[in-house]
Amino acid sequence: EGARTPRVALLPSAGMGHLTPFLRLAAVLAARGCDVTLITPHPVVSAAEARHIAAFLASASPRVRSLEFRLLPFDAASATSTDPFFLQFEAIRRSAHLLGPLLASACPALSAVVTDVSLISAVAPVVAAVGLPNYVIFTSSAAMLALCVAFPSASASLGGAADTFEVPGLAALPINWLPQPLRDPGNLFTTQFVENGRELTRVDGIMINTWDALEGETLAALNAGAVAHLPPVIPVGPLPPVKPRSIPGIPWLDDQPERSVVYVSFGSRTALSAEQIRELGAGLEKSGCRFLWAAKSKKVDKEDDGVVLEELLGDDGFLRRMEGRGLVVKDWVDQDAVLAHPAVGGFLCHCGWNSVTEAAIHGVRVLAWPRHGDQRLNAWVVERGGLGTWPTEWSWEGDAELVSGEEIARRVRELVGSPDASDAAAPVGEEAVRAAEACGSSRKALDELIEKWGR
Ligand code: BUP
Repeated sequence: EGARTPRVALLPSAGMGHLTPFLRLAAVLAARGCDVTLITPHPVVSAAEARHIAAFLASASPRVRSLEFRLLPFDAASATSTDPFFLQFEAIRRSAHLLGPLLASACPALSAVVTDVSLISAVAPVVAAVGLPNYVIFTSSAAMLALCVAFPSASASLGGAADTFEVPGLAALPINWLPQPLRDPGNLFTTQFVENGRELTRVDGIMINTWDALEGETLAALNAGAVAHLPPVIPVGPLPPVKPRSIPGIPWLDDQPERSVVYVSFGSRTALSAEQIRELGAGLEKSGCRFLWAAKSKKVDKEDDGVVLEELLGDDGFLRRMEGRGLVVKDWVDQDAVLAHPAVGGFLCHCGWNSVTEAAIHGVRVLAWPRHGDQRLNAWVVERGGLGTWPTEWSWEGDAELVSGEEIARRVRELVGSPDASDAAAPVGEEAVRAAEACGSSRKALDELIEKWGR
């Protein structure tokens, strides 16, 4: 009695890794009776973002509407990063003041604003000025959240000789697990990370696409005051993938034996070097296993358009030799559908957080090969949570060492070479599904929040 329809504005930042949880949350909130305004920063960096926003809005519930947020021009030349996605975070942050009138003029009035963590220190003051409750989606693991909130006060210790970094709620992490730019205090990413980490102690709540059965210890530590003044950390995952987007299926998978195929992908914004791509190809060939490989050589998808697969893989007949046993694709695949396919038995994965949650939902075992950013911490969560294995010695972006084809072949055989191996992640999958079901831990947490917004 007396409950109002909660009206929530969602503000994502840049890149598919950040957009994805926002679209999923928008769909879940609409299904739970909320009115949702999806604020879409314009222009976007990748073609994938533009396509997914358009397709999502075209098929979304009438409860979801969009509001285009035109960004001011931003001169990237003076910025201390060249990563196009970090530059876009900055462009959005610098336009944040324009959001004030948009949020204030919403009619009927909004109940809350949910902002991507990468924008929060710039957006929170604007939301506060309008007098609205301020929530964050943290777009990675709870482990990464623990690092993010600990970093501002502890980063000074990075300059010293220690090779570990103390994170309350997680214990000591090897320094080389931290996102690479954090070693450089002058990097744009580091500046944003520190400011956002501080702001997290001032927001009303932090929503995160994880769940108790996967990261219960870390969540409990964060919610028990491991970091002073942290607001409630609210696990709402795994957020279910939004379907269907008219992406063609992969009929080849239908002809493969159950759980025989390793799916290989490094996400939407990770490029491998030409040498490592060849070595990976050699490894997949030597493994003798079936594979589906989503290959890319550029950070931003638009730049991949002119790249020819044969050139990427070395023109030595690899594709011809693999015909029937392996499929290499350059275009966007419906990864969730791939992971749901009975032929897929393992995932050689960069450990972008969305990918980890999708592997978990489908109980697909992961062979972790983190490349940059939050991915090493996420890989640690994968191994600790029983979802897969992480050969910690495998190189990441910027390390000189190539991982050899021999080594890759051996690990891939371990991953999909036997039915027992691919069964190992099934319990993680069952728990993931349970968390999001009625009465599940994440569903309860989300319902409580929605109820609060409706008061
Ligand atoms: Br590539 C690709 N199809 O072909 P992550 C990605 N995806 O569905 P990332 C496809 O994009 P960050 C493709 O399922 C996941 O939902 C995938 O997000 C989907 O990694 C999303 O896994 C990618 O978080 O982002 O893109 O590296 O670095 O921000 O984590």
